Amino acid sequence: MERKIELHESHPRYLSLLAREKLVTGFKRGIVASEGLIAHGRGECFDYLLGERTIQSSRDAINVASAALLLANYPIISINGNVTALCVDQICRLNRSLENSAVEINLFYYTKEREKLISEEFKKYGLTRLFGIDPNNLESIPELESNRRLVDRDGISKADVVFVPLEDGDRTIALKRLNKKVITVDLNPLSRTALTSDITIVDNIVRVIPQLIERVEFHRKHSSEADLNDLLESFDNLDGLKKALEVMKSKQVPLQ
Ligand code: PTJ
Repeated sequence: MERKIELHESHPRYLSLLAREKLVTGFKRGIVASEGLIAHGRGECFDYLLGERTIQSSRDAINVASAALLLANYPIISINGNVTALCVDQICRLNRSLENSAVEINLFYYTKEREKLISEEFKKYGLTRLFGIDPNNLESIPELESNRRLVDRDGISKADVVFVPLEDGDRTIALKRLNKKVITVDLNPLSRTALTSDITIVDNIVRVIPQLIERVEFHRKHSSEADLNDLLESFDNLDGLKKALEVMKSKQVPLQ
């Protein structure tokens, strides 16, 4: 029997429950892999320790990420099942506001069926061109064995900056070896992806993308190329990861 629960905005963890609902619905529709639910649970644990909010070091990383995306010649946004279920609309908005970017699908738990459902979902939100789905246009990243070894010749292969939220460590390392500047969103500051990327945003993707769009729009209007380069040059990714860990470690048991 179909279960129906009502979520009330007054619930203290409303947004977290909403994200769960989106993932479970995405799973039932075939968009999210079953393993995607487990990955989300791991993320939730770190998010709980962050206080389910954007901390200052992550706000700084979002700001720098917007600069890197604006400076890029050809930025690619790489998407998977979880990202689709949680924020397909926002990813399409980000892509529109960047103007010179494109979106590419890369599934870790690849099936043709999921690829089709995800690509239809993006089309519903107005995306006309999705890379990564034409088998004739795919090429292998050397030394990478997983399903994510394939990249699109006209997408990631040509990109100078790749935005890979919720990414697997091996692929991030492989993208770095291809000399791509890698931006990620990962709630786990200790993951290999977090440690390897050039810019790691330790925050929940549902909070990140709207802030990233806001920053892109702000800098496009108010910042020069030199301002953006200064932002990039002064950024220290490991320092941001350490600060996120400090916030997580400082969580206290509330005293009665
Ligand atoms: O759709 P597919 O087949 O491409 O699979 C997607 C998943 C996410 C299942 C796959 O890429 C995977 O297994 O990823 P990992 O290696 O578990 O890494 C996901 C990382 O994202 C983990 O470090 C999680 O803590 C983190 N994470 C999970 N949910 C969120 C998150 N980070 C930010 N926001 C979230 N909502």
